[in-house]
Amino acid sequence: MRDTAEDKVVDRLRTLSDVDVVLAQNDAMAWGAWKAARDLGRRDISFIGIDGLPGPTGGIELVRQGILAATFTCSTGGKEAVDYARDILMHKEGIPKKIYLRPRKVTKELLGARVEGMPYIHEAPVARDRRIVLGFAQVGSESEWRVANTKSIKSAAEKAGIDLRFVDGKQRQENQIAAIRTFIRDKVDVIAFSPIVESGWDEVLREAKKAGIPVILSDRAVDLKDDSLWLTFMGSDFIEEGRRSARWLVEYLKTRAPVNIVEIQGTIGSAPAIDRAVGFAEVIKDYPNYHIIDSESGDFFKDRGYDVMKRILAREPRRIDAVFAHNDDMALGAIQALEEAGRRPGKDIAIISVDAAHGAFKAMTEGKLNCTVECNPLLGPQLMKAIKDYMNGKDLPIRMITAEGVFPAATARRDMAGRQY
Ligand code: GZL
Repeated sequence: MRDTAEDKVVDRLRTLSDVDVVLAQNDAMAWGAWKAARDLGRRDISFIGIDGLPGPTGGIELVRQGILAATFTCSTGGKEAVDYARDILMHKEGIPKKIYLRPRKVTKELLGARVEGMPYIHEAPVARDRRIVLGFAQVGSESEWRVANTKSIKSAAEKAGIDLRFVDGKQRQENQIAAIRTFIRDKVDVIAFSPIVESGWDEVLREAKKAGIPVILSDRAVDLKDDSLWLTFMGSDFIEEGRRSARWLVEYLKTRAPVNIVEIQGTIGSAPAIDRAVGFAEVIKDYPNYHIIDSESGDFFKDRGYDVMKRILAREPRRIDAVFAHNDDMALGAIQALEEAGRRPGKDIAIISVDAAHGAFKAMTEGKLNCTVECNPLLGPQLMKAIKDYMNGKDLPIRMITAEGVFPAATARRDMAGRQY
């Protein structure tokens, strides 16, 4: 509340002399703080708010008057809620489970022009006298998940009447970058890709932005400070997948005895590998008897998961109680290595992995895998809907999260019926 903030800041400023900036968690409180400082003759402080609402007392006006140095829009979501409600009632495909609306920085200089910080805002729908052309640069074909993802993209493009230029990056970033450059040269309408790793995309994405071609991140994210270089991200919350994996393991083992865990990580530097490790570690840090005793990347390939497990079995003298694999394919490779070593995966050693691909369900029905955390590869419909919404002048959310579940072995036979991958 503005007045509450004003009263509190008056008290604080009497004792605090070296304040440079006040950040308030909404514009009303920032305004209250500004009033307090003004009444105390403190003109050396900058004020930053959040909400960025229009109207005579909204944050945008406060920036325009110089009361706030900046504010950040926090969209109310009303328009999006009605739009998605209508899409759901019309049984449209590709409705995300969760969306994050794009926050925008509002400063005096930004108010004057449509510049950097406010990309992809439409004045009017893009006129269309031909089919939309989409360039898609895929990671490769390293796993069941990836094969299902590619199939979903291709079938959804065909169903949506979108011309798809599909390039398989064959597990190499340079191939994806080259493909994006070709899409730019050929002036496609939209570029989408699944970045094999988080870094190394700045230059080519600046080239796409300079060419005025929007870029959608599908499945994996990039680590870029400048979020004006991509239109939206759609995919999973990998950190949550890591948390779910750890929560399931703790719930399944129900023990206070030491639990020695081997982690088989995905592609080094990739968003899913980084974030799944973060999420898993975040949960087990609250259980001091759980320890990751060894960790190595299997690059999301089954055969490399096998190799990693073989190496760890050879070098690790301690008992292994659980294996956390960042995808099902590597878990299946590890299961094979454990069986060859005379161990009983799924019985003596708990095996938990991510994706919920068909192979995992088969292994669970055979009693070799204990749980798989879903990572939904069927992003095609969501991608095509986002492209059509964008082309029809809609302002897309900055992030769209897909719906996902957790599938334990106990219900695998029932759950696998009717799954698409
Ligand atoms: C996750 C995806 C990962 C899968 C792996 O969204 O990028 O890549 O978990 C795949 O199976 O190889």
